[in-house]
Amino acid sequence: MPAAVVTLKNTENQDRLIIQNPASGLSLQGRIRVPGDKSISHRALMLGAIAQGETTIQGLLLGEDPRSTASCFRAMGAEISELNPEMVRIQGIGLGCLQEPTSVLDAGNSGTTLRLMLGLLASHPGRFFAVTGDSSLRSRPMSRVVKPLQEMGAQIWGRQDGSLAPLAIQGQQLRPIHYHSPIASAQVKSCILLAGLMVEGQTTVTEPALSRDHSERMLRAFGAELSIDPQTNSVTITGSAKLQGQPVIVPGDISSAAFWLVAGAIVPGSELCVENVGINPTRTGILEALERMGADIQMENQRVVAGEPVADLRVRSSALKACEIAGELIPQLIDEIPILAVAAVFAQGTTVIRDAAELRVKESDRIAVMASQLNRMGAKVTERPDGLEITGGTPLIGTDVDSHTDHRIAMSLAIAALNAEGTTTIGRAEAAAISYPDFFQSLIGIIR
Ligand code: SPQ
Repeated sequence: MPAAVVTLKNTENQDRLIIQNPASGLSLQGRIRVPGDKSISHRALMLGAIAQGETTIQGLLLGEDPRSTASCFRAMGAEISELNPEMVRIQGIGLGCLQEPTSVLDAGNSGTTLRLMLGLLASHPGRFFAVTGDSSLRSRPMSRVVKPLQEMGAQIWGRQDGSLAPLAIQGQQLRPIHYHSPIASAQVKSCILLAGLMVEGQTTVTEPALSRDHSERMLRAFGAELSIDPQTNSVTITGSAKLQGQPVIVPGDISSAAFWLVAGAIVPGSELCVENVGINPTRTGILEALERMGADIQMENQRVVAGEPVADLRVRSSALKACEIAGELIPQLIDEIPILAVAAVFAQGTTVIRDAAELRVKESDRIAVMASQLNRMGAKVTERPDGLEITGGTPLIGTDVDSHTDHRIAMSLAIAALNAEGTTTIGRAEAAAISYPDFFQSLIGIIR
């Protein structure tokens, strides 16, 4: 079968990805190793920086987001070796010892860097910090972490009553609280737990549904005292703990694997094996959703690596059917909804995604952008305030689309283009480097 032609063109520092489909179709074959988990990479860098002694990290994601985290913590005194996936070494500076940086800390495009770091900065008495990010991050809501930190006694200033970066933080001795978060958010939960590390007494976070639990797992591994009540989705941290540097092995990112799982499912005649994927149960909603849609995915070689469950995932193309995705499943697949929308375009029937209003405040408004870009290609997608309605079965036609500088949108549109007739051009495709720098090379490698 003739392969598609995939070309990357760079003009004025923006990449355009051009996918030209052969009239007789293509298939995807091969094995892919996805890069390290982004959430775990951030946490390993941060805990390594504030622990005592040496932390080693194998499998760190070399995307732009973890690079932002590393540069912020270097600016506050942590010795972090050159970043590479084989081995990163961190000489931690100890809890409460972050130095006052001489310049503004820049979190780039990364919500995780900014929100988690705020918990640590707010709890460093007597030190002053200023934080910012790129234009996308400066428009994302920070009040979700600023408000509970202020309840703990934090002093934080910023535009719109401290809800938008740039933010200024005067570190304080904080007090413990029990925070009932109105949203299921790992960033909110982690920010408060990190602040709680430096507080006398017990700090508790309760969330309405369980969000990813990488912070809880890693804090425990580094020696923090943590208790978890699964009945109420509550986590309690006891302050003034000592953290000890650890060896961390980062599994492959299931959010990156999701692109290949959907690609393998929707492109006829395909078979892909995605190796070394983290299958932490708080992240596997994508597998449940694809199973409901009739995808043929098998888990092979299941094992536990440094406290996180890992497997190889084999996908073969199959006919997909629509399904409903809502409720407690949403936090378990929140970052995979753009690529799930692509799967729904090729499924029989109408897929309804509800309870996902959070998507409107990610790197872009992922509800509006996915609806507009897929509709440009001829799909039938309707926006809902809290999700999407997608009627599958209409063939896609290649055209010009745009990532809106959102990494997950860039990669989702590239997968949609594999099943579109003719030529699709994806503007600002370089956004993929936030979480998956080699995405396009991997794509080229599996097209047959
Ligand atoms: O870090 P950032 O920019 O917020 O990245 C995203 C992503 O798509 O990569 C969200 F846009 O992932 C978040 C995720 O949505 C990463 C994350 C974490 O590591 O704790 C948690 C989720 O966000 P939230 O707001 O639900 O806590």
